Amino acid sequence: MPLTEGSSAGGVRPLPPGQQVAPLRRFGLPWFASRVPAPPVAPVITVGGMVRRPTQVPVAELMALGPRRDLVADLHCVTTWTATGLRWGGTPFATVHLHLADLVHPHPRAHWIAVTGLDGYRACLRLDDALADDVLLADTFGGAPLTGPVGAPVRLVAPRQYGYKSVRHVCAIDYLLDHEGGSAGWLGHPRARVGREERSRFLPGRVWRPVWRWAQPRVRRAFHAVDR
Ligand SMILES: Nc1nc2c(c(=O)[nH]1)N[C@H]1C(S)=C(S)[C@@H](COP(=O)(O)O)O[C@H]1N2
Ligand SMILES: [Mo]
Repeated sequence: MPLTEGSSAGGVRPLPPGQQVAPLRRFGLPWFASRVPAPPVAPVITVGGMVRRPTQVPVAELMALGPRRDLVADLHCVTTWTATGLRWGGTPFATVHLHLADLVHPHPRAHWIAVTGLDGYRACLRLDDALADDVLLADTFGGAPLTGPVGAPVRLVAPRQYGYKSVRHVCAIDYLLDHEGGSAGWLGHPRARVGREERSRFLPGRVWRPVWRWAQPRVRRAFHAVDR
């Protein structure tokens, strides 16, 4: 299996402006902290939205599409922490999309996808961002099957987007004509490109930086209270 680097070439990826290194710990919107989904025995992904034939696809079918891909990437959260050198394995999202498009026939102008997790968390990505070659539907982390806290049964990994687009416990994918806010609502940026510091909407990323940095320990406490 080829092992490729995620967001930038070479061994070392420079930290984007405003980010500080931290270990990967369960994190997210505080009101999802207490929602810890039980991993399903036979997981499926429900595919719908603006499609001709909505359906359900077993996760195992998507993971068997091949070729699988391993990649090492960093995860950048808007609240200014970055977990570095994460090794993910799974099916490239572009492969998943081609397979799903065959099954469901999305509307030709469905240029957005909403991805939902078993905890109800939802994030919307522009389809062409999700089709970048480093976006995976991942079922392994560090060479072993994804554990619950890391996002079992499968997780979206979109290294060029801020972490809130990398939905854990994926259970639904909807094709959409327009962006929708998802769980982050108006705080979320439609594209959330780390390279452009699109942390949130309306204001430049460097203006959001101190706001989100202030929020980080408060959010950490909410998750720590559940996970400790
Ligand atoms: N299902 C689900 N996925 C989620 C979240 C969540 O609360 N639920 N939080 C998001 C946010 S804001 C971030 S920064 C990353 C954090 O990844 P981690 O929990 O593995 O640290 O997960 C993202 N994916
Ligand atoms: Mo985040």
